[in-house]
Amino acid sequence: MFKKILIANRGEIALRIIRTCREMGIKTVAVYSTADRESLHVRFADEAVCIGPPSSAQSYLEIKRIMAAVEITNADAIHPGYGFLAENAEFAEVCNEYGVKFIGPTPEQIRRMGDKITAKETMIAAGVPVIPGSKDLLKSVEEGMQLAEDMGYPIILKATAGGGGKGMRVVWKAEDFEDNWNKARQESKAAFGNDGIYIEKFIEEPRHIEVQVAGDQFGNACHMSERDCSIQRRHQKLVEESPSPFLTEELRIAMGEAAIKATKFINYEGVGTVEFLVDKHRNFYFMEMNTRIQVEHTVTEEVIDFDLIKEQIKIAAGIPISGQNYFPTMHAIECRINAEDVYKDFRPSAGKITSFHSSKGHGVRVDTHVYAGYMIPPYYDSMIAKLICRARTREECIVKMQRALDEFIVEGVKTTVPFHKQLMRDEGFRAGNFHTGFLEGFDLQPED
Ligand code: MV4
Repeated sequence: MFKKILIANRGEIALRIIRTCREMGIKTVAVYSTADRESLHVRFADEAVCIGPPSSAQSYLEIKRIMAAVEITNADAIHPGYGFLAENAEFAEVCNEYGVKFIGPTPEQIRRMGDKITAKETMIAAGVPVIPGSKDLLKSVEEGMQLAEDMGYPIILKATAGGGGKGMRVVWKAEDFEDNWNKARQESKAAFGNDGIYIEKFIEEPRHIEVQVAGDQFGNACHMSERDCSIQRRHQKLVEESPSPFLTEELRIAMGEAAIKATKFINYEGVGTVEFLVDKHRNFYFMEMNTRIQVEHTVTEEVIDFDLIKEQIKIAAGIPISGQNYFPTMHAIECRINAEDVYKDFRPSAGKITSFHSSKGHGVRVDTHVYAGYMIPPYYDSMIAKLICRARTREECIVKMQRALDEFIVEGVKTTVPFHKQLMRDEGFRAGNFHTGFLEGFDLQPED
């Protein structure tokens, strides 16, 4: 087992990783920017190294500085968390060169899933259902228009370097194709330095349902059930839950098996997520694979009662997984509490948290790095806490979440709490009747 893990991240996920390391008897090294000097991850780690100024590009994203911290502290493994360098194949490669274990998949696996058309091609070979569309990048606007004509509008153009919604354009009719094609190429060239575009049939009103998987160094793989992440706004998830209210037991098994096929086909090493779109007829299609621990891993932990960070560390250390699949025995919902003003288009609300009271009690979990007096730096993302509730049924879970949201007090900055309170009252949400477009028609009411 590793003796000392360096955590190349900040905020709640850095704390989350430190907690598991503590329980496993592994020493921890925090790295931090000067903006995070007062952060809890710095205080709770066994050692801490300042790696630069506030800007991520000069600190949490700066591979050289992180490797310097590894050398100073003699860490034998690196946990990248999510975001920052978590899906950076070059970083995983540099770790290998330094002889420090990257806790995650191999550089080849990260690269293969990072390029979306390659990922899709791989899934076709693995026998996993994919969204109907081009098997390759489009070579010309004419080829694209012909394919669109053949499968019928609406279609969607996607950037192969994209993901998470960047460089995506929906086209409803032939006369709009060329314009969208040009824009999609320009956007993805500007954002990723890659203008490779492919085409798919546009699935209307889909649900975003993802399956948690794990694979070990010996070719074993398992699934750990699904999360429904359909409640999102401009590709930012706000609420996640498990199990999905939309899945039947039969579909859960079928999607789990497809996710395992995907995992085994690439000999995936680590925990990961296979994302699917599920249409209104309950057809499911592979969308992307995330090769990192995700923000919402907590809902899975709650429903299967399992430490996913511990599993990541064990897999990286060469311990085999049991190979059994996990099915939810409870219901869990996570509300992301962001420092944002929901009445001003979810604008970030940085500043000092003057008072903070976390929800508590049976079935309530709060993962957070903030406290009363904490200054939210404006340089990083706006999530300040994850509020997760767990109960035997979805109905009880929603009631518990309402109670927990009423207890959650933050002063000094605006938060997404009012949004979550309204969502938990919403009849469509309560009925489990929602898709990825749900929040487009959601009118925020003034707080009562
Ligand atoms: C789609 C789609 C409909 N049809 N692909 C958005 C993020 C990126 N991962 C892919 N996305 C979508 N791809 C086809 N063929 C709709 C979306 C989509 C979406 C997906 C998941 C969660 C939220 C979304 C919001 C808008 C669009």
